[in-house]
Amino acid sequence: MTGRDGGTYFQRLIYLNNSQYNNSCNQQITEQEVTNRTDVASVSPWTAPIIWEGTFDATLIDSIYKQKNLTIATTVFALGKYTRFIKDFLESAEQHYFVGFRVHFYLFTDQPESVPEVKMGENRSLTVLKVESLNRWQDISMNRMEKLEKLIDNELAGEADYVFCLDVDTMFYGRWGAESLGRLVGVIHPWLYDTPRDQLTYERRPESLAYIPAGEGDYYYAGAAFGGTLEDVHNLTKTCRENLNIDAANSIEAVWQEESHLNKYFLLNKPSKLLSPEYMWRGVNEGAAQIKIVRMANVPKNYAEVRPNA
Ligand code: UD2
Repeated sequence: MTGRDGGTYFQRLIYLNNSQYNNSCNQQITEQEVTNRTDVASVSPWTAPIIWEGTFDATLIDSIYKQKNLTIATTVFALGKYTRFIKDFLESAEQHYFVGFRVHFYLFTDQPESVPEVKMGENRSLTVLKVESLNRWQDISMNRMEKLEKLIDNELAGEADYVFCLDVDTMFYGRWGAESLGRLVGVIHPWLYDTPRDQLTYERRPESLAYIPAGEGDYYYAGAAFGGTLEDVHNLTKTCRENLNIDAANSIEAVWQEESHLNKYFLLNKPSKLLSPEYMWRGVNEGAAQIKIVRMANVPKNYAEVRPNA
């Protein structure tokens, strides 16, 4: 066992106390290696954890959260040609995403008839919700904020404890589990995690409500995955939806649509937990020294072919 500054330490035997965790019997967690990562930051300047492989004990985390009897709602949108991604998304989620937890997927699509049959495990369910078709990919992407806000208002209260919103043109390749749960959760963007702050692709026009001036900003967060408690995600989606509408009324569209507004929101409302780019990696075959595991990755796509507009 070495100190906090370097190398590796072992969590040998951890006994969870009955009263502390409301369990009927002591639970023994067997030896598991947790590496002290020194090649990446595992805490933000406001002391939010940043989750990287080697910074948590999956067995211990599961033993804590399993007792809470949680439901994790997960939204995913597949309109137009993006319905082709549904099957791999859901099948790979069955293998890796919150395995052993109650998960309720809400799939928004303009073509419910083309949703493939996917065998869901115990305690896992899929609700398909029909939405109108839209002609611009930008509108499809931005519209997710409003749809998620309404879903929380109308369906999720009392039904779920946490909600995640994920891109559909992705696949899971490794564990995405309870270590990702938090009040307000953002994912550090896979292309911009080691980019100097002033080169981050924030909205730089003061006319937009997504504007972030030079010298400001913490991280650049991916629009492809965010989550948290119902209350916090509701506030996020409501604020982004309102700001998107105000921008539209002023004839301005932020450079990266709702992702720009998400970044502004996270600047003003710091995430309580950050997920490393392992949780939304560039592609399963792309390497980088810091990436020890790919948990979820973008599926390659021909933008010109798959989008409704150029
Ligand atoms: C980035 C973001 C994406 C969003 C977008 C905004 C990442 C990895 N991705 O991805 O989340 O913020 O920029 O500009 O951070 N969709 C459809 N049908 C369509 C088009 C889009 O269903 O015809 C849905 C689908 O769920 C897709 C999502 O919208 O996953 C985002 O669209 P994208 O993946 O084409 O956006 P992209 O790759 O530019």
